[in-house]
Amino acid sequence: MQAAPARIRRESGPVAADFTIDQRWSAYSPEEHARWDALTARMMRLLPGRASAAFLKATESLSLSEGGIPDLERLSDRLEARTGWRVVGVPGLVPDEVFFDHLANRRFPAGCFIRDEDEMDYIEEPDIFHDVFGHVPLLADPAYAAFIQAYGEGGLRALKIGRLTELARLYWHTIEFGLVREAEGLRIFGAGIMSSPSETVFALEDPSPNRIEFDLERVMRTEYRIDDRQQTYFVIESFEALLEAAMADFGPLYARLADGAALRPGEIAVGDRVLHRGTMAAFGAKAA
Ligand code: HBI
Ligand code: FE
Repeated sequence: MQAAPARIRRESGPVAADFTIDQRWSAYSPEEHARWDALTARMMRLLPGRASAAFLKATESLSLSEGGIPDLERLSDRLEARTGWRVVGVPGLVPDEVFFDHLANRRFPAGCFIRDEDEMDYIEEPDIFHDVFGHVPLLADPAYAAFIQAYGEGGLRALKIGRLTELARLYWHTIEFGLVREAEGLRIFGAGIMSSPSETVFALEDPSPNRIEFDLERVMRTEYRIDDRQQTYFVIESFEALLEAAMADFGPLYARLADGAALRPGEIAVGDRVLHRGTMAAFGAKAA
């Protein structure tokens, strides 16, 4: 998809070979810190009762809503003490191989710019709010932290054998837009939902989208839209179950995927364990 020319973002300074940059934390303006606070306060009014318990616990223990844009070095010290992960600054989307190599080494790449006032509800490229507020807290959960590292290692293998499309679908339907079943009910864990006020409510409560039990092969066959809310949300049993699925031998799976058969975003397939069959009402003609 031809993206609109990206806006001129924050001056990033020299970019290293692994695409890391210095966050230059002292250069953020009071307005940028205030924007972070507004974004986090808005989400924290919605997320209790909707976000996974591990996410809410981690936002506390990592003191993410303590005020202002986090200093990645200090945040990394707190996170590393828990699961060995660090957060490294990058200018924005980095090449797949670079991205996977960072994840495989327990380094999470985070954009360092923060969205503008007119992008508070949606932004195309990952800014520091999406990456740090959306993705980083769950890296404090041991099972999720191990899954993301396994994802990075799987990504490096997938690149070598041309299976990036399927692996990107796994990323999209879990790390970005996944739901998890907890004792009290379905909860959000995907960062793309976690950083969106409207999709936080939509993903759990709107009758339009399907909600289907996670199955690794099913997810890797399922196409997705990047320009609208999801037509199907996949539900995992737990981060431990997701990690177990990711640790399986992908050889036979990739062999089955070789037929290239894919499912459209809103489609329901034979064998699906459907928790909610969506009305697709919110998608109008766009429903696939
Ligand atoms: N780079 N910074 C950054 N963040 C991402 O989420 C990201 C990326 N590069 C590649 C990528 N994601 C995906 O295309 C892969 O997960 C497939
Ligand atoms: Fe993301």
